[in-house]
Amino acid sequence: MNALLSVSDKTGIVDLARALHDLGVRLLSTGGTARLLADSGLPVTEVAELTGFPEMLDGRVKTLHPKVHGGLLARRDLPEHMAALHRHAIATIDILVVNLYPFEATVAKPGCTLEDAIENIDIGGPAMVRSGAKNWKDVAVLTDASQYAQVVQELKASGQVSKQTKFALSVAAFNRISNYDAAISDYLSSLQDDGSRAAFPAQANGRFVKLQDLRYGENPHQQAAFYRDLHPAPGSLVMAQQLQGKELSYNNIADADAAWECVKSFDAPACVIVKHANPCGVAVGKDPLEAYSKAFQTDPTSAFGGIIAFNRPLDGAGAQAVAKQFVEVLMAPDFTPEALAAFAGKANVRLLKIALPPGGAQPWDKGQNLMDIKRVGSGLLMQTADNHELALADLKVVTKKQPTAQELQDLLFAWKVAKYVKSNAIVFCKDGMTMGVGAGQMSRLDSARIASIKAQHAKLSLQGTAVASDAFFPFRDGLDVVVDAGATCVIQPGGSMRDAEVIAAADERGVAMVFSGVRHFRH
Ligand code: 93A
Repeated sequence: MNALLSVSDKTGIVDLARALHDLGVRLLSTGGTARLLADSGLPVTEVAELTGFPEMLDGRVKTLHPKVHGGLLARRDLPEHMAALHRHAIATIDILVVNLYPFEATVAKPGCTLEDAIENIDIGGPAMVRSGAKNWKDVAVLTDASQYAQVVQELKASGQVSKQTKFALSVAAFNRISNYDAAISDYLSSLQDDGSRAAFPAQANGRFVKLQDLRYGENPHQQAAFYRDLHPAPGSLVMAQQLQGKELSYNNIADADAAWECVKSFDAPACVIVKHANPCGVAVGKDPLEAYSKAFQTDPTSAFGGIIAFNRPLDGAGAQAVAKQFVEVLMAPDFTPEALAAFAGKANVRLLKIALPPGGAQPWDKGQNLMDIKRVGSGLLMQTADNHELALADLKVVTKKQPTAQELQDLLFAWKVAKYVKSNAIVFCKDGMTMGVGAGQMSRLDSARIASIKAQHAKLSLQGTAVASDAFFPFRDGLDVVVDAGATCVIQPGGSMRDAEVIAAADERGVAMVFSGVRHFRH
C-alpha cells in the first residue's frame, strides 16, 4: 500500500505516518512534509523522486503529474486501467492525506494583501483531493487531522479501510474543497477598487452545516432541519448544549433565538420570556429570581408555555420559581446543581446551556458581525444585524418637560426591549421591567391599545410608565393612547412629517418626550 502525505497543517502527521509505516505502508510526500517525516526518522520517498520532476515555480507545481493523479484515479477493478498504470510504471496511491494552504486563515488576518491571498490558493492539494475522492472505493482521502485515528484503527484491525469510512471521507473531502473554493470566491468577490473588502460581496456563498433534522417545520405538514453557519459566532444559539428535555422543535428554536438575542443585550442580570417570537416579559433585577419574577408579572397568561432566557447562570432560587410555570425551553449561560435539581423531575423541559465569555456578552456575541438573512421567493435579502445600541448621550429631549433620571433609565430599558418586539412595537416599562407589550400590529395605534389592555389584564398600573415606540408616531393619536393609559415619558425615533404636531401634543399633555434618532423595525 502507498500513502501520499502533503499537509500544510502538520498537526498529528508524524504520528499518523509512523502508524502507517508500522503497518507496512510506503510513505510518499512533498517537500516540507517529507522533511518533517525524514527528520522524525521515517523512511519517505519525495514526490519529486517519484515523478522525476523537481518541485517547480516556488512549489506551485509539486504534485500535478500523471504519476500522482494516475495513481489516485485508476480504477482497481478495471484491467485496462491497471494495464495503463503498469505500462507507465505508475504505482497506485491508496491513502491520501492532504490539508490545504491556509487560505481562510490568511485572509482573516488584518492587512492581508491580494498577493498573500493569491499565494495561499492551493491548486495541487484540491486537485489530488478531487482525484482521490472521486475514486473513493479505492482511495481513503484524509483532509482533517480529526480523521486520522479512525483510519489507523481500521487498518490495524482489518488491514484495510472500510467502504463506509472511505465514502464518508470522500464526502468530507468534497465538502472541504467546496468550502475552500467558496472562501476564495467570497474573498475575491468582496474586493473593492481600493483593496478593501465590501460587506456584501458580488456573490454570496452561504455555507451551512446540518445540526439536526427536525420532526417538522412551523407546522406539522412542513419538513424542516436546523443548520448552523460554517463558522458560528461563539455565544450564539447554535452553540447551545441541550442538557435535558424533549427534542427542540422548529418553533422552539426560532423563539429561543429571539429570547437569547434579547437577553444577551443586557448587562445587568436579565430575564426574557418569549412567545411566538415576541418578548411577553422582560426585566432586569439583582439576580435571576428577581428578574424572572418581574418579567413573569408583565403577562402571566402569555408566559404559559414560554421560552425563558437568562443572561446569568441560573441558580436554585430562580429555577424553583420558573419551575412553577409551564415552560417549553429554558436557557442560561449555566445552571447550578440546585437549578438542575429543580427540573430533574420535569423531563420534558428543554434546558439549553450556552456559554458566554466571563464578563457577559462581548460585542461579537451580540451579533455584531452577523448578517441578517431573509428568504424572498427565489432570492435573499441580506442586511447587517440591527446591533445599534443607544447611549444616554444620544437622546434628544424635544418637550418642555424634561425626563427625570429614573425616567431616562426606564426609557433606555424600554427602547432596548422595543428593538426585539415585532413592528409595530409599543412597550410600556417601569423600574427595569416591561409593563405592557404591544407587538406586530399593522397600526401603531392598535399596538398602543393592545399594550395597555395587556397591562390591565395583568393588573399592572401604567401610571408613571415610560413608553418606547420602535418607529415614529405618524399622528398624535398613538401618543394620546399611551398618555391616557398613564405614561409620563416617551421615546421614539422622531423624523415624522408631523413631529411638530406630536411634540405639541406631548407638551399639551405635560409628558416628556425624547428622540432616539434611530428606528428599530423588526419583521
Ligand atoms: O502550490 S500547489 O498548488 N501545487 C502543488 O502541486 C501542490 N501539491 C501539494 N500546492 C500543492 N500542494 C500543497 O502543499 C498541499 O495541499 C499542502 O497544503 C502543501 C504541503 O506542502 P509541503 O509538504 O511542502 O509542506
